[in-house]
Amino acid sequence: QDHLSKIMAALMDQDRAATNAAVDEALGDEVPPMDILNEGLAAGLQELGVLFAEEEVYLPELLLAAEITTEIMKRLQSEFQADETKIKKRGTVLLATVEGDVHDIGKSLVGMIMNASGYNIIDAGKDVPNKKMIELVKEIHPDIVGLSSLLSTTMPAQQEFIEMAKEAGLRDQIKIIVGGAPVSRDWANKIGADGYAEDASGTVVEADLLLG
Ligand code: B1M
Repeated sequence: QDHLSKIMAALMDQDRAATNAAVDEALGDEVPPMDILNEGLAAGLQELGVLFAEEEVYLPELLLAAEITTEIMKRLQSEFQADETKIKKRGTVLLATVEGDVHDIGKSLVGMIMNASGYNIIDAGKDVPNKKMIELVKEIHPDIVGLSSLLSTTMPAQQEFIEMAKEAGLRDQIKIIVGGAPVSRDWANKIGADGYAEDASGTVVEADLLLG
């Protein structure tokens, strides 16, 4: 069994100790931290999501696996620290998961990778009301606002934010990138977002394009 499938299996068993041990082993063998996150942990969560939809696993199990993932992401964070001496700051990104939605692992991963690529990240957290986001835009003047949504029921909040930004006269001061598992390029176009990305590294590419 290779390192990544070992991590994935341990996470799917919600075994905190075994998952951490498998991550340590992988790091010891110089498996890139990015692969540990994407192909180990995120892949395990994805699979659990499938089992959850099939009612093979239940919410508390999903929650525990998500907790373990979040802990390990914190552990790995230093591996993604931008080298300030080498990287020119590319811009400020205000990031959040929309109101009604507590899924924050993907959003945090996007933040980590963008930070490592030289973006200044202000993470407003999860379940953030659009009213709060508008206040933060006025206060922080970000170049980009990134909105994550993992539920089809919370995707409309992305559209609502764009409308509110227009009403507040802020729309042309920011670029808006939307993402999250149920979100698509079509949806982004439909609601008038500036950008869309499927994953964390895609978000860096998209942001670079938008800021020219
Ligand atoms: Co929830 N959940 N969940 N959940 N959960 C999903 C999303 C679901 C697909 C599972 C399923 O049924 N198969 C389903 C949504 C169905 C739908 O609407 N389409 C679902 C459901 C139904 C629910 C509840 C309603 C369950 C219930 O209560 N009955 C509930 C909702 C709570 C709420 O938000 N109000 C709920 C709760 C939870 C937990 C709290 C237990 C936990 C989240 C814990 C946490 O985040 N701290 C959880 C989890 C873990 C999942 C799954 C299994 C995994 C999500 C994840 O973290 N993936 C998920 C299954 C799935 O997505 N297939 C599921 C790993 C992460 C790295 O990937 O978040 O996709 P992801 O992020 C990616 C990309 O999407 C993208 O880049 C990231 C990195 O590659 N991306 C962006 C994300 N944001 C971006 C922003 C960008 C750009 C790219 O620009 C700004």
